[in-house]
Parts: sequence; structure tokens; C-alpha cells
Amino acid sequence: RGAFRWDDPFLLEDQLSDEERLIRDTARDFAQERLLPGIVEAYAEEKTDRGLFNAMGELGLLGVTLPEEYGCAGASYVAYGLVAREVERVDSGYRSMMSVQSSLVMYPIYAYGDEAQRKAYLPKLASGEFVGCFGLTEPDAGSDPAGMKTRAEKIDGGYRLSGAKTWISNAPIADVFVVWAKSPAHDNQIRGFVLEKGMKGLSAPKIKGKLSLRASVTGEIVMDGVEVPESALLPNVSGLKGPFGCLNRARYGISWGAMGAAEDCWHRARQYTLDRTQFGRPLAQTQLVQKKLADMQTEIALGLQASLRVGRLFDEGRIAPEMISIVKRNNCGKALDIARIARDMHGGNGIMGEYHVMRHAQNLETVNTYEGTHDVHALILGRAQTGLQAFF
Ligand code: TGC
Ligand code: FAD
Repeated sequence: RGAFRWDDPFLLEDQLSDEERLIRDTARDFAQERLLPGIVEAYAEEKTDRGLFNAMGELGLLGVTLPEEYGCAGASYVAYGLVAREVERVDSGYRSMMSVQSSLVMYPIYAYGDEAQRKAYLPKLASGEFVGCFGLTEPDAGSDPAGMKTRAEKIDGGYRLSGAKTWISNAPIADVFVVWAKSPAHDNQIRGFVLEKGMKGLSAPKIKGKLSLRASVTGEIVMDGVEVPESALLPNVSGLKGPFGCLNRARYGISWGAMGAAEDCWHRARQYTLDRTQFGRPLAQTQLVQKKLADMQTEIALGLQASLRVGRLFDEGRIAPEMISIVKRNNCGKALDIARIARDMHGGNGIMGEYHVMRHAQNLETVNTYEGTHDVHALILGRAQTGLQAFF
């Protein structure tokens, strides 16, 4: 008989390389020692700690998959997923800050930018000296980004950008803005532009009053005729495949991150029900509670294995976007269910910040929605297996 570890049923640990374990341990120590102690207050008071970017940068946790020549770790996609899992074990908002910087800002500059853009931005984004944000969503174009209204009009020596993005993570504190706009000079194709804080006509007001992801600031990007030089255009991609290439990476990371949040809820629910006695026995000694714990264990073990497999396929260059839709959709949906059930298992205490589970549930409402909603990923998968487009 092999050993059974309740918290690692399929021995995921054995499937990681030494380097992946080392990066994971660095992320875990950072998350538990630096992030966990302040999260209840940061969430309650809606405070975003800008200094966390510098701290993550110092540990090499930003842009981990990108090459060392730009100040990054040159590590595997599996390592990137493990970082997301550890950070989101504390809070989805912190993982959001990290994954926007890594997958949605550093990746497009690396993959679609020229050498001058890579040198100008990547080392500073890797160290946390610069904070980045990614503007795709607009007030009237969320699930359907092809409907965006932002325009980049050609002018002498560059472009003039006009339009508004909304729901943009990190925007109010960003130094660098990767923004997607339709460009009449390029057959009205969607093109990427790198904007910088302080440009005339550019502002990023904070969206106030969120009941989710409260430790991660979200804003708009307002572009009121922002004039940028030709060198702000990302030269090497055109069309929606540009932003989607970034989203593939971020969605994959989220599939691991959501499992980290779910694991935290599961472990807390297990400990709470072991410690709490009602009707003369620990809650954990009741059949209903054990079924809930077994369901959590099963979904998390399966979800982590699936993300690991997708990560290995990423590293082998055999990834297809539909694989990512499966793990993003399933892991986010399952994590949200687990967090809600863990909240219930804590009884009245479950609504308190210090028990953490309700905060995870509130965060996971966003995680299930952004980067393609649960249902939009179902439509992507439905289209892939029927050949029939059901979006409209
Ligand atoms: P469709 O016709 O399917 O495709 C248009 C072009 O894009 C290509 N493409 C992809 N390329 C790479 N990877 C993918 N995953 C791709 N999906 C599509 C496709 O091949 C085609 O290329 P080409 O060369 O033939 O033109 O486009 P559609 O308009 O029908 O798309 C429909 C749909 C629903 C799939 C898509 O629009 C979608 O995924 N919607 C969801 C939008 C979304 O995910 N937004 C995310 C905003 S960013 C965000 O939420 C960040 S939060 C981060 C945080 O805080 O952590
Ligand atoms: P809608 O597209 O209006 O969808 C509303 C509902 O309709 C959903 O349930 C959806 O599943 C459903 N629906 C949509 N189309 C169909 C259809 N064809 N058939 C059936 N049902 C459908 N965006 C960025 O660009 N950058 C960011 O950094 C970023 N960060 C975010 C941070 C937060 C906190 C939040 C909440 C969002 C963020 N987003 C960001 C935006 C996010 O990606 C969008 O909210 C998401 O894509 C959904 O778009 P929407 O909100 O416009 O909803």
C-alpha cells in the first residue's frame, strides 16, 4: 500500500522539479510571512500596498517565465502556476496584482514588442520599480472585446488614442499601460500600445466601493486624445490574438491560483470542524461534514492535476487555448463553490474577516468573472466540440 497524504492525495509534490519546488517555497514563505499578516486589515480598509511589487520583484516572482537577460527568472510555466497558487492562498487580489504584471504587461512587451521596448520596460517591471496594467475591457465591450470603441488615429510621427477602458486591475497606481485599440491605419485591426503615466490626456481614476478584490486596486483608463510616438506601438502582433495570447497565460495562472484559495478554504474548514464540538462530538465527526470535506479534497486534487498537465503542455509548446478554458472555468467555478461551503461550515464565525473564508468567496466571485466568465469559457468549449458558434 502506498502512503496517502490527505492534503496531497495524488502526490503532486513528487511531480515537481527541484527548481519548481524552490520557487514555490520562496512564494509560499513570502505569502505567509509578508502577505497573510496584513490581509484582513487591507481588505477591510480597501488598501493596496504598492510596495508589494518591489517585494515580489526582489524575490524574482514577477514575469517568472521570461528570460533572465531581462531580469526575470526564466522558469517554467509550472513554476509560474505554483507562484499563483501560493499568492492566492492568501488573497486573490494579490495574485491579480502579480499576474497582471507578469502575463498581461510583461508578456506582451516581450512577445510583441521590439528590443528597445523590451529593454526599456522589462527590467523595471521585473524589479517592481514599474507597475503595469492591461486595458482591454470597456464599458460596452466586456465578454465581446471585438466591440471596443477605443481608437488609435494616425498622426504625424505617432498615434492619438481616444476612448475609455474600465475594470482595469492596477490602473490607478500604474506607471505602464498596455492598451488595446482599433487602428484605422491598420485596416481597423486591434493593436497594442504602451502608454506611460503622465502622458497628456491620460488618467486612471479608481473604481470605489468594490465588495470583492478589495486589497487590489481597480480603475478606469481614460484616454482623451493621448498622443504617443510611433515607438509606443507593439509592432509584432495585430488583431484579437494579441490580447488573447496574454490572456492564455493569465487564465492558466488563475487556474492554479483559484485552487490555492480553495485549498485555504478547505484546510480552514477541516480544522474548524475538528475543533468545534456540537451535539457532543466534533463537527468533523458528522457524515454531512465529512462528505463536504471529501468533495473539496476531490475537486482540488483533480483541479491541481489538470493545471499541472496544462502547465507541462505549455512548457512543451503543445498548448491549445481550449485546454486553458477547461482549467480556468472548472477551477474557478469549483473554488467558488468550495469557498461558499467553507463559509457555511464555519457557522456564524464564517462571516468574520479573521476566519478568511468569506473574503475568499467574495474574491472568487470576481475570479470566476474576469478573464472570460464561466459561461463564456463554456461557449468557447462548446464551439470547439460542435463547430457551432453560440455567442450570438
Ligand atoms: P474569435 O473569432 O474567437 O477570435 C478572434 C481572433 O483571436 C484569435 N483567438 C485567440 N488567439 C490566441 N489565444 C486565444 N485564446 C484566442 N482566442 C481567439 C482567433 O484565432 C482569431 O484570430 P484571427 O487571426 O483569425 O483573427 O473572436 P470572438 O470575437 O468571436 O471571441 C469570442 C470570445 C468569447 C472567445 C472572446 O472574445 C473571449 O474570450 N471573451 C472574454 C473576454 C475576456 O476574457 N476578457 C478579459 C479582459 S482582461 C482581464 O479580465 C484581466 S483580469 C486580471 C486580473 O486582475 O488578474
Ligand atoms: P458582460 O460581458 O456584460 O457579461 C454579463 C453576463 O452575461 C455574464 O454572466 C456573461 O457570462 C454573460 N454573457 C456574455 N455574453 C454571453 C453570451 N454570448 N451568451 C450567454 N451569456 C453571455 N479587464 C481588463 O481588460 N483588464 C483588467 O485588468 C481587468 N481586471 C478586472 C478586475 C475586476 C475586479 C473585474 C470585476 C473585472 C476586470 N476586468 C478586467 C474585466 C473583466 O474581464 C470583465 O468584467 C469580464 O470579461 C466580463 O465582462 P463584463 O463585466 O462586461 O460582463
